[in-house]
Amino acid sequence: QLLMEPFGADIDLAEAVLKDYNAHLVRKASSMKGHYADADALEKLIQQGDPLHYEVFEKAVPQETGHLQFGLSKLQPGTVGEEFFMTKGHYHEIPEAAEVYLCLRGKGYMLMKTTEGECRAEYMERGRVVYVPPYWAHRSVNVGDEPLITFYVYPGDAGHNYGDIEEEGFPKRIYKRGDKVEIL
Ligand code: PAN
Ligand code: ZN
Repeated sequence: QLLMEPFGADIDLAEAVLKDYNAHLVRKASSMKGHYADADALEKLIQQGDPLHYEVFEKAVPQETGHLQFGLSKLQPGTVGEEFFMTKGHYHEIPEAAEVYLCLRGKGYMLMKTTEGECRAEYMERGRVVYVPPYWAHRSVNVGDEPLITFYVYPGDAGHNYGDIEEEGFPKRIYKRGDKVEIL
């Protein structure tokens, strides 16, 4: 078989920064159309300069069976209307591909749903690990006032399936009500 060269990488754990990443995904507010309950509030945010929403930093590996993709996801704090900033969310194209998230910084929830309509919200803060089992779509939500940064690992060939999420969203949304967090 073709051998890949082993490698190491450094994460500044205090800052939650992956050094020397070679793949970088950026999503701005304008990538989030259809995802928030208050579409007008999102439109306003886009008009006001289309701010950065979230980023993914990776040490790229082949997207193939046997490999493991890993990297950092960094979600900015804020709200659209009263709804906390979140990622689009996805199923894996290979639906039985699970994923592990380790929260390094910030406070938030991993929202998970199934095609059968089950929905769970798992709290995340520094040091907490969330296991996303096979078949669960997953979306991060930042309920804090600093970036929510997580380290993730998932099978190399898993792929992303945004499926019904843009049309149907998740059964639960997370709102900021004064200084309270409400999961509805
Ligand atoms: C993560 C996510 C990342 C961005 O790497 O891809 O947080 O979220 P969206 O893909 O939903 O925009 C992951 O879960 N990979 O499988
Ligand atoms: Zn995933």
